[in-house]
Amino acid sequence: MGTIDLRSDTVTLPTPSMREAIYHAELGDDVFGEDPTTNRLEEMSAERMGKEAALLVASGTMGNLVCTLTHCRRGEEVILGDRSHTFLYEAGGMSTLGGIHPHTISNQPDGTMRLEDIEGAIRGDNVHFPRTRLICLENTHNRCSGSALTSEYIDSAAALAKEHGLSVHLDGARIFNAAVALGIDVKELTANVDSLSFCLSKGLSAPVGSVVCGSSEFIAEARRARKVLGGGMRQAGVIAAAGIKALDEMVDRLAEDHAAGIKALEEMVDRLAEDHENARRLAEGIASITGLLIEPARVQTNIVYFELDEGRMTPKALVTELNKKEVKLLSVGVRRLRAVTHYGISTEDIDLTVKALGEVMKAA
Ligand code: TLP
Repeated sequence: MGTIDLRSDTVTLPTPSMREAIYHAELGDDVFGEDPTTNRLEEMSAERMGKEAALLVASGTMGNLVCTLTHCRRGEEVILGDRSHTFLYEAGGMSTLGGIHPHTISNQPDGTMRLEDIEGAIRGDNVHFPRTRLICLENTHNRCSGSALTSEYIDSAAALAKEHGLSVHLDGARIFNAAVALGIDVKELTANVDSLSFCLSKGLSAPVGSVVCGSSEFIAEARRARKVLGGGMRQAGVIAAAGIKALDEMVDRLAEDHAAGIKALEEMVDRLAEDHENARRLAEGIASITGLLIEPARVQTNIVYFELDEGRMTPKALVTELNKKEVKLLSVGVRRLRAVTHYGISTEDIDLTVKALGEVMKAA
């Protein structure tokens, strides 16, 4: 048995067709706008997300930062969730590099922020206050059990933003997981946001890259922000080629899901649904183990959080014991752990993981 690596869906390796596409990619200098493969990926991404234009960036973190720097000037403020990835895990980029002030409000367990909390956080016109400029949403919501925000929720948050003259950015690192979980076209989730970034390198299995989407004017400015961050890449087509494969498979699959009937069902979206099934199976397995706490009903997509009962071993010790059994999980808090299902993880791997967890807990 090889190692079962459930630390993240970022560990996915490119599919054989992606490796092939990288090998044959048509290349040019993308800073001159001359890389045909990158241009194609950007066009496809914009089309898929229902936006005018798109921009390839190195990572999800860079995508969110490029968007924040494009929306806000120094001294302005962003309203975002206290459990959002941007607030917790992006090294404070908006304040470090942009002089932008993060204003956090509570994330509810389903990943939303209450609309009244958002409204209450919007600043009035007063010299004491920073100016509110942007609201950031995250879908699926990583720290909130990988939950999917509905289009109704996103639309109401966007309407509130509009009422107050604010913009909305969506961290859509796993936006396709949300669309699959909700059974809708991804465009329904992006229609009313001003910008979004999505990742090619998570459940979609491409090796590198994220894409930022928005209006043509926004993307022209975002291109400048990307350059400032050193993210202007040259023969970026080697990255884009794998991204196109990820999206191609996705587009065909979605087209079929929506009865456009272009081609047979292909790998990626099905694959995501499979990840969601495996995550639920894992959650149920964990629920049956004494000493581990989880609400399986919270697991909607491919992210499984669970906790160790008080007085039990530490998450780090559990991770160490599991490593000896060739299972890798992530310790993410005093009692909390995370497992993420992805390409390359089979149902059998899930059953072996549950078995290993059961054995370690029994011996604890
Ligand atoms: N998340 C990673 C870690 O940083 C925690 C993971 O393993 O889940 N937005 C969201 C919602 C994310 O989950 C991540 C990555 C990012 C942005 C950043 O993407 P990258 O890693 O490409 O910078």
